[in-house]
Amino acid sequence: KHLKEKSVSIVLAPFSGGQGKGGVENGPDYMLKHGLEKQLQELGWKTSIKEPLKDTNYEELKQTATEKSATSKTKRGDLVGEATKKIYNTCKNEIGDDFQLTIGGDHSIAMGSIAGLLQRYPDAGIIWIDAHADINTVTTTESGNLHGCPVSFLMGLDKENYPPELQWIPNQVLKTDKICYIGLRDVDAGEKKILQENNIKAFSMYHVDRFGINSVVEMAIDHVSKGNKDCPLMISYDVDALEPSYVKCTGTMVKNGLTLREGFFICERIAETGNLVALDVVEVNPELGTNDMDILDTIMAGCAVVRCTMGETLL
Ligand code: B3U
Ligand code: MN
Ligand code: MN
Repeated sequence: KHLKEKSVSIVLAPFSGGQGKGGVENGPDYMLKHGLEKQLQELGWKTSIKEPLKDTNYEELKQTATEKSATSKTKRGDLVGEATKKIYNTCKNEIGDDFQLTIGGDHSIAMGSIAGLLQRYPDAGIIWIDAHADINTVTTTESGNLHGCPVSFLMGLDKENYPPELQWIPNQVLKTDKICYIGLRDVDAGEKKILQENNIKAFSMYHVDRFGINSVVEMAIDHVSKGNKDCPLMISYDVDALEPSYVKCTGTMVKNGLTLREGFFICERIAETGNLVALDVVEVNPELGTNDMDILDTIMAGCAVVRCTMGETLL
């Protein structure tokens, strides 16, 4: 409906600075080596690859940045700010009418992909699939990891305390009523307060059990679409939403997650609306695997999320 032709820009975001562990920067490489681009072509997509982070080695900078920025409450704000701004500029200026597929990297990269998408589709609805709410502010975060904060930064919460390098985020680019979560089960006390005070729609695993995944997805689409049946939609998909037995290679596993089928169904159902314009797949960390099987499982799950979102399972 929104895309002129079946063409996708694959934005690579090999970045790990939003959290402490190494390895998540290799997510894009592994998914491409697994054949992601060809899989999309087989589904009829014209593909092109964008690499906004190409000329900087953020892994090298991360080593030296750790001590330097230890005084501020959030870690490596300088790196996260610089990397996400590059991703933002690519998503804002270089995607045109393509589908925007961003491959992380840790979830901090969604500050760039979502802010960029919202420049092209200002009233797009965001469906955030995650075990975590990622809505900590500089004030509430306990870990200091910015991958636990992208949603609050996109909403402009606590903006006076942003690290200077993240001030580029357009003011309140994401409205509190244009996002809906599915899969939550590890939400910090400070985050719960933010969700309640701002009336942010969230379906935890309790709601998935209570209503079933079909009703939950329907309610999520309705909530973010605000009565517009043509409302552009984006999925920001953290693979830790899925049950850890299927996805072991991710930085912060939380038990009792979505089954693979539930996780795929979310993508399939949203794809069926014909309104999808963008997807992030984040937190695939091949280095956390202890054997090849675990790594392959996680990569395959990540690639399957992409394919389900891009039409594979619709007849
Ligand atoms: N809420 C915690 C934990 C966390 C958030 N996102 C992930 N973990 N992946 C935090 O660090 O803010
Ligand atoms: Mn998560
Ligand atoms: Mn996340």
